[in-house]
Order: sequence, then C-alpha cells, then structure tokens
Amino acid sequence: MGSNNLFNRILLTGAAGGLGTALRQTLKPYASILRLSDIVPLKMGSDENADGIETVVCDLANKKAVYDLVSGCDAIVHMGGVSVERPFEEVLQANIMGVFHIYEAARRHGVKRIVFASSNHAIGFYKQTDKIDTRAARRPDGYYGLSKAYGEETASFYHDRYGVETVSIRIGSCFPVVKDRRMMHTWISARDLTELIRCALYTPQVGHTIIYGVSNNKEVWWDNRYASKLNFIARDSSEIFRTQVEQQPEPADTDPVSVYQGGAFTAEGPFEENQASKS
Ligand code: NAI
Ligand code: 15L
Repeated sequence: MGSNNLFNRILLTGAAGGLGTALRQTLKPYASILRLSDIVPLKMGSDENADGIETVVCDLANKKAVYDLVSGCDAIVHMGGVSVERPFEEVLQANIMGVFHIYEAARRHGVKRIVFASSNHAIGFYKQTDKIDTRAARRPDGYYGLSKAYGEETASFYHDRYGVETVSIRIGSCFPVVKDRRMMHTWISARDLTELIRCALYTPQVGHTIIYGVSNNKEVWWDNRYASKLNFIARDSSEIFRTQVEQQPEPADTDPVSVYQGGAFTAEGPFEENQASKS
C-alpha cells in the first residue's frame, strides 16, 4: 500500500489507554474508518471528532469476541493489554491469550499487517552500559516483559507460517514528559510514535521487523540499524527535559533504576503474597 492510500478500516486496541487516547486522533488520517476497542467503555472527548470512528468493547481474553472484533479490518495497531508488571495470571489472559487471539483472528480474516506494541521490558535485563540492536537475545525483566517476548515470537511465527506481516515496536517510555533520569534515554514523544506507526503500517514487505520506539535522544542504548527499511526519523528529543530531571535526587549506583535498561521493573514481583490472598 502506498503512503497516500487509506486503509479501509484500522483496528486500534487499547484505545482507552494512555497511548490509545493519543493515537486515536493521530491515526485517523490513515483509515476511512478507525475501529477503537478496549475492555472498558470508550468515551470520546468533547474535542474529539467522531466521524469515521467505531467503538467496540472487547476483552482480548475472549477468543470469539476478538474474532468478531477483527472482522472487516485490514490492519491492526495492537496496543491493548496489561502495560505494567502484574501477577502472571493477569498477564497471561490479557497479553498472552490476547496476542494469540489477535493473530488467530488476523489469520482467519486475512489481515495482512499488524503493528504490535512491544516494550523495552522484553530486553530489560540488559545493563544501561550495554548498547544493543534488535538482534540481541531477549532478556525479559518480568512476566510483562515475557509476554512482550511471546508477542514478538508470535508475530514471527504468523509471518513465517501464514504471511501476516508485523512491525513490533519495542516502545521505550511514551509519556507527555520525561519523569526521571532513565527516561532521558528511553523517552519517545507521541508525535514520534505516531510517525513510527505510520512507517510500520505503510512500509512494504516488513516480514516481521523489530524496532526500538525511541526519540532522537542524546544518549540511547538501542541501535535500529536492522530496521532501517522503515525509514523512521525521530524529530523530538528528551533534552528539553534535562534541566528539570537533573534537579531530582540521584538514585544510588546500585539501584535497579540506575543499573538495568528496564529500571524498576527488574525488581517487581514475584507477587506470591498477593496470589495467596486471591486463591
Ligand atoms: P495503558 O495501560 O494506559 O493502556 C492499555 C489499555 O489496554 C487500557 O485501556 C486497558 O483497559 C486495555 N486492556 C487491558 N486489558 C485488556 C483486555 N483484557 N482486553 C482489552 N483491553 C485491555 O497502557 P499504555 O501506556 O497506553 O500502553 C499501550 C501499549 O503500549 C501497551 O501494550 C503497553 O504494554 C505498550 N507500551 C507502552 C509504553 C509506554 O511508555 N506507554 C512503553 C512500552 C510499551
Ligand atoms: C512500559 O512497557 C510500560 O507500559 C510503561 O508504562 C512504562 O513503564 C515504560 O515501559 C517504561 O519502561 O518506561
């Protein structure tokens, strides 16, 4: 599909979330219809244009519901799911079963292109002194990171076996502002993420391509040379936040937030007490 062609219908999952709320306006120009979905009801803001927008409440853990959700779509931007470290059973339903249901539905409905919101937590146990490319072995930093590793491998399998193409974006930290020192390295602006998703939707023959979703920050840990075919050019940089971030107290050198690329996620869990109280 050329860059001027509209998709007929793009499905955006996780549309009620932080990124989904931003993306549902910025992705609209790329489709005649944007189908927004989330497990929670979607409320359109008073400043949002609802023309060409459909909304569907759907639990990604429900295979039949996801099959129906994907019907009539020709591309999927899969943002939905648990987005932080949580007990494995929660991650299993939303992220692992959820990804499987999305890919099965894509295969059965003939969807040819998926953009998968992977995460830096698929490689979070690399040290902040490491510089890695997208071929480095995964080092997930928790159940959440494991689910993103599973998502990337599912994308690879569905391409090899069924020809469904995916760009897996290992998103760094996409928030309106940089919150801490680590994010000076990992931050991506919503504008750069939108542009990266545009590249991921329109670049021909991506097969399964992994790319780090990061802005043009001064010091990055990630090398995107193997994703150069996407022609993604980041325009923003975390430098504008440096002065305010450096006013924060400096964490100890041994603190996980200073040691690992995944920061505090590497020390979350394992949730045994929470699990015991639930069962
Ligand atoms: P978020 O937590 O704000 O949004 C996720 C959305 O998924 C929520 O609206 C939630 O209701 C929905 N969801 C959860 N379980 C679901 C289920 N079973 N069925 C259907 N919907 C379900 O997260 P955010 O920040 O918007 O992230 C979006 C995606 O990007 C996530 O997949 C996250 O893992 C990924 N990501 C985000 C990063 C960031 O910096 N914001 C960094 C790396 C990855
Ligand atoms: C993620 O994967 C999370 O979804 C997001 O909430 C942030 O924690 C981000 O990674 C990060 O590493 O900053």
